[in-house]
Amino acid sequence: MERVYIGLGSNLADPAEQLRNALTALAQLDHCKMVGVSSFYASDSLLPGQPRYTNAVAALDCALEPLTLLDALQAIELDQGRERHERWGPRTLDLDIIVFGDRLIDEPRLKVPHYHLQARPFVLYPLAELAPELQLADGRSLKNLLADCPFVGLERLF
Ligand code: PH2
Ligand code: MG
Ligand code: MG
Repeated sequence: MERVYIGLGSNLADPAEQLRNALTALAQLDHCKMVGVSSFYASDSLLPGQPRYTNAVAALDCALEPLTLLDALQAIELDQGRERHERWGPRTLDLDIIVFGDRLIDEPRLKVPHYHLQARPFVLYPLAELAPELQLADGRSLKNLLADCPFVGLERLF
């Protein structure tokens, strides 16, 4: 089993409900055990003109290979009505693998740790609730990333 952190995001069709449904689906994944869920946070979209996002992070202990887990996450996204149009468009559900054990993954379909992590308070702060001492596989510590990423524009919901 490897400890995996998954970022959840939604900015369409009742985002908090989308996240709750996604957490139910994650908890039912075969060969995985959900071991933690952060608070939910609201923030403006990185792209102007889109609805606000709700984000959270979940921790799983996972015996799947990363690309198999990615397939399962994309199936959950599709199940919850995700349509892929433009990159970074609004979405009912986005499930991103943020960290996968201590692996560095650089494949066309999957980069881990998640790119631009350091600039995304809506990923770093919920992740810190679950793993304040986390060291990333590329040597960076979550504490250092947080120090350079102020809690600006984030609203902790519940
Ligand atoms: N995801 C994006 C683009 N912008 N903004 C917020 N606040 N939260 C997100 O999850 C997010 C975003 C594309 O993945
Ligand atoms: Mg994303
Ligand atoms: Mg994604």
